Amino acid sequence: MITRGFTGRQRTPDITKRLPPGQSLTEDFPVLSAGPTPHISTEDWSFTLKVGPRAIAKWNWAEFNALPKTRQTRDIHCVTKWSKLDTPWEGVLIDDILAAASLTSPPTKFVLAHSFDGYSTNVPLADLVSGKAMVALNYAGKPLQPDHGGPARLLVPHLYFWKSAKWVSGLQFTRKDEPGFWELRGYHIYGDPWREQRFTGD
Ligand SMILES: Nc1nc2c(c(=O)[nH]1)N[C@H]1C(S)=C(S)[C@@H](COP(=O)(O)O)O[C@H]1N2
Ligand SMILES: [Mo]
Repeated sequence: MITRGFTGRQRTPDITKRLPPGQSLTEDFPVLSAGPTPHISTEDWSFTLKVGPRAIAKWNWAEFNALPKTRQTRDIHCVTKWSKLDTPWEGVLIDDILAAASLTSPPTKFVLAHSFDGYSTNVPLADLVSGKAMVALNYAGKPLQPDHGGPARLLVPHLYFWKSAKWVSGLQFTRKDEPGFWELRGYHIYGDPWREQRFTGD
């Protein structure tokens, strides 16, 4: 009889539970971008909060870094079927960004995240607040590398990773749920990995 030993028996069920359907574990950190990596210096960087076309708050790099910072270790799931467990991030929670803008009551229920490379992705406001999402500035204790979205990226770990906009330049409240870059090209409007919402109609 073949025995798998203690570690195999203990680790497998735990890891299996953390893998959404159709996903496989990866130990490295793949880079996936629709275009070339833009290199944005922190001097040129800014983050803008908009309601429709109207900017209601804007921070430069120093101002943004003065906002409260939070550390979160999260599992991430890419629609191309890799998942990575326990990824360590540090950044500013969306809750703290909205509070800094004195936004006590949200203007709409939908948000489009915008990036310096022209990328965008839509996320319902409810999926960005209550500690669920942040603008990440650090990964594994170091400034976020350009390939992974540095200086700053959105992190929405409970949705497929295309929702975590790299090189994020701001958030825009929209009246309706407006599809972003990949959502216009066949990806699911919401993207819940646990319900395998990969493509439109899933
Ligand atoms: N601005 C921007 N953000 C982006 C993308 C992109 O092309 N541009 N690609 C998305 C996709 S499809 C994925 S899977 C993840 C990949 O992040 P990573 O390269 O850090 O693994 O970033 C997402 N965020
Ligand atoms: Mo992706």
